[in-house]
Amino acid sequence: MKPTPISIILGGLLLCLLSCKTEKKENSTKKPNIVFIMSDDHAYQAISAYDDRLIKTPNIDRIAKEGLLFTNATVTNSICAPSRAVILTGKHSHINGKIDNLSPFDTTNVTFPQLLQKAGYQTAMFGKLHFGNNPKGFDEFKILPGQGDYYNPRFITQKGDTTITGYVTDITTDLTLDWLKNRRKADKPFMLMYLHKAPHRSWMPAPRHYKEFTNNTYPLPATLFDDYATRETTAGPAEMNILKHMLLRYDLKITDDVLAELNIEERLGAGGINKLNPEQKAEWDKVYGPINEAFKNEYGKMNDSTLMVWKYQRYMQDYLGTIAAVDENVGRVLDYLDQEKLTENTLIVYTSDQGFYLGEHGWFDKRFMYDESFKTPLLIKWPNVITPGTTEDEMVQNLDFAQTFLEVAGVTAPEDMQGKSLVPLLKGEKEKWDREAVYYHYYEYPAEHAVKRQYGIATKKYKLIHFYYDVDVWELYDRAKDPQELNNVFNDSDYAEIAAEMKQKLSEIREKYKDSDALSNQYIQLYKDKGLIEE
Ligand code: SGN
Ligand code: CA
Repeated sequence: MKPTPISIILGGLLLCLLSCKTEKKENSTKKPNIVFIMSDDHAYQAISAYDDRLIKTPNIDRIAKEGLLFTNATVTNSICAPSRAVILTGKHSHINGKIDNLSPFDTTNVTFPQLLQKAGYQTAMFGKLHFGNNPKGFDEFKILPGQGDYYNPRFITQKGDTTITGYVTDITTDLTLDWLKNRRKADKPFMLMYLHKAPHRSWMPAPRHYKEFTNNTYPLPATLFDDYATRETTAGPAEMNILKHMLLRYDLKITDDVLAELNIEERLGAGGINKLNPEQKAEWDKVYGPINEAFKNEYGKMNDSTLMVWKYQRYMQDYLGTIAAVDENVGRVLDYLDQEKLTENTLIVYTSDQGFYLGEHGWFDKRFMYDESFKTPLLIKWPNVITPGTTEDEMVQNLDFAQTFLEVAGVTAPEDMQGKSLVPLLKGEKEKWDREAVYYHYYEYPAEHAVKRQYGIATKKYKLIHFYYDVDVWELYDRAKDPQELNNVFNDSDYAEIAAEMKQKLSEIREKYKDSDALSNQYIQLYKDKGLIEE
């Protein structure tokens, strides 16, 4: 039968209708998935893609090998819950209100997961959030209460609490994979937040790792014996020195009987060890028992310097042991995404809520604007967009995630978000990126570790910090000449011009981000109201 003009037109219309429809369907399923992997206190010094002197992390490194490694990623406020609030809201702490770990997160803030959920993404969160309230914008969450426990952790879920026997890093991954396998909807793009508690204090590895890592010896950082010269009233009084403030029992697993025998009194108990069940405790003692025995015999012969080194080694053994489990488990998730052919259309991020001191300046913990805690690891993989194996030294921040993810999902970001989408950098379009400086503001003081309130600005070349409460001290670092930040040159006449320029830039950036002394004072008043600062 010969086709009539009418049947050709009708046929054509039908074809168009069909193809228009399929095109629409494909487009909606083609939105990229987002997997945001974050651990807690993971120093970039402990990721082999950055530095392989301490540990090999082949699985985390895979993300950089197949994607992009940021060498200049920083946080805006180096402490847990505030960093998470910045990530979710795309706003600095002074705007989103979550200035410290103590204040509750204001859930009237708009977060990027809420916007993605509205735009048709399926959303889920597993692991550590640390807000004291539940996240909004998630179809499913299973989160640790507060800091959470390393062993036999309790999780808060939408169906009530559940306690799961085992090791937290493995369990967080099991929960994540269970969701991916059993509840992920194939017809929707997803955004998954997979958030490890490790390697947070008090650094308890899984048996398979403490058996191995407690035999290791690590190179000492160059600044382990920092005397805080030129930083006497800022770095000097911080209570996070490994020799003076790291605890033998709580942090380094020395037992009560050994401490009693050596006449050592300490403020904190054994922490997470009390959470071990009898079988776990028996395994633990097989390894930590002999360590205790050796310490008991050696302690009398130790001086400050040998005790510092002993503590540093014990710290590294346990801290890095917890990272070995993170790395293995990240591998499990990457493998699953590969197997299911999801990798191709998924953007994967690995980062930490901030950096951490691994003995630099003699320290553990974070909070300062000095590099090891100001910087944070950031590795991103996005097949077909990012050229595999690239590095990027532009200054990016945790402030930028929200707008990045919104752009990836094709959602317009709210005007009042303060970051910048990283998408141009992911695409290698550096010419579209112009950021000369980043801003920092830390508040939690007085508090544990005694790190004073400070705000500052960093350019690639210089860093200016103002410690404004309890002291009034300015510090300037020449980042190229003094990468270890041992020499505050603020009062050095050779740097007078640079100091003035940096001060000018700092006031401009404070204005841009809407921070001010008035706001700092309000946040000090908050501590007075709570009785944390005496009037
Ligand atoms: C706990 C730790 C501190 C740590 C804060 C904040 N003490 O209070 O060493 O600085 O968390 O960490 S501990 O005795 O409880 O281990 S954060 O990652 O949650 O910000
Ligand atoms: Ca943290």
